[in-house]
Amino acid sequence: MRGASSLLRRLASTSAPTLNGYSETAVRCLSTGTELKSLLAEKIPEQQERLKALKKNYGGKEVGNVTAEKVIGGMRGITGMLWETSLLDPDEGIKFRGYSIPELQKTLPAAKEGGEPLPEGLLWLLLTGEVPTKEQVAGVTADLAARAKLPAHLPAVLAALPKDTHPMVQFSTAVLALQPESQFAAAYAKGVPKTKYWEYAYEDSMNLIAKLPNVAAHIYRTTYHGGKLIGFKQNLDWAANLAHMMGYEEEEAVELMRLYQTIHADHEGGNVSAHATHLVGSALSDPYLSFSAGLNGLAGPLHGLANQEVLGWMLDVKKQLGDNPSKDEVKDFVWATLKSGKVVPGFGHAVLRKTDPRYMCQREFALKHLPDDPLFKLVSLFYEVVPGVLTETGKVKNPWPNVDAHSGVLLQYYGMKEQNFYTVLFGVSRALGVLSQGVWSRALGLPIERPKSVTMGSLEKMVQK
Ligand code: HAX
Repeated sequence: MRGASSLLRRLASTSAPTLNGYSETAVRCLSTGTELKSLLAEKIPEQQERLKALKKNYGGKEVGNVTAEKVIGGMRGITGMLWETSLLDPDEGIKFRGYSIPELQKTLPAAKEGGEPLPEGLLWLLLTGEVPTKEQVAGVTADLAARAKLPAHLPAVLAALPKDTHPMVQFSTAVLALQPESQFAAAYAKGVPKTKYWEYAYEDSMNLIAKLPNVAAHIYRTTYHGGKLIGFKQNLDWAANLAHMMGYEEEEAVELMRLYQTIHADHEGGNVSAHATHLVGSALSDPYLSFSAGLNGLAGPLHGLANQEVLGWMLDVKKQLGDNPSKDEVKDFVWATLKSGKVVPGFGHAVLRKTDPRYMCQREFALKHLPDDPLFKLVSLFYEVVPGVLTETGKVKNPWPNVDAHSGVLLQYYGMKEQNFYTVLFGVSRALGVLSQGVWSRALGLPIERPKSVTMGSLEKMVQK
């Protein structure tokens, strides 16, 4: 693996002032920043050249067709964006820099032998495309810990909101309240050259990612535990600190948090939270402004809020049908949900056409740690019944469960029963993917987004030509 340490060695081995051909930026990062930033500085020029060549040599090639149906149907399936950190295959599911979830579980460093990967390792992979060593992951943990402190005004901003404000609104507000610290916005105002944008996007992104566990735990403890805050621990990893500050110390709950924070991180660029972050960032709004926009999209019931909706819906099933409903009773309940005009939360997907691997790895976690939990049994029953019913409707393109069908069951088992909080946990994880891509978007100089919209009248004219 070519890492920053090798770059350091190569730089050290020369006394020539040419710096071995490395850019000034790379060298500055080595002296002032982290190993991760240095590795990025090393990688960015080759990717910039790659994009330049792609545009120059193939800029005129068509890569898809746009039908009227796609224009009307939420731009479904239109190829229209670069997203380097992950790619979604309809059948195989998400691949982070080429690694599937089972591959990540085998490849990324874990806190203990055979344990769940540390999300800091995924952050390294998303940013650089390289699998980090255990030491490099420890370096990221330390770097994030050094950036984790919240500004003094933040608790007051959150306290000013009405008591029953949804946790996602609190979360998005808190991210905006951190924006005065934006180094990107300050640097832009001073007129730094475009070539340096990524460095400030990186600093903002790392600061934001570092503070999110603190922010989330603050919201959780003030909303549900009478404001009794639990302090950050310097010796814990990023996800373990989140679990600890929320009040969960049990090793299995901590492992779940590491798994949860890893699998929700990225799902290529077209989903609402990723696309919203990307779109707003394309106007050179800083990472705080753009990530807050992404969170507002994640808070929608057809997207991230589905994890809250699933648990509520399951509890309704339990309340009405008891602990051990039959398949037929569940089937009737699913039909009743559909007939009342609602969607079945946790099922279906705009891109996936098989069971979501993020669902499967949570199912495996449940089979290992909570096989006899009544709600897990219920979620398993849904897995048997719901796809058949959705298929019978004749219109649902993917009847299989998605990531949100399972997460609430696991969280409630370890005591996190406050379902309105679940999407906040999703949002903390999502930062890893969308902010990593944001760094690359600035590094590659991706332009402001501006797709074309049409009126129904102009579309009619276009199709009748
Ligand atoms: N329950 C009921 N109806 C559903 C359905 C579900 N789970 N999934 C799809 N449909 C319906 C759609 O509403 C649509 O109906 P109309 O034609 O009447 O409008 C029809 O089936 C075709 O939809 P589709 O092409 O299969 O799916 P879309 O790409 O339009 O939508 C959704 C994808 C995820 C929004 C959809 O499957 C859904 O609403 N699922 C339930 C909510 C959910 O679980 N969301 C989380 C998705 C994963 C995610 O983003 N997590 O954060």
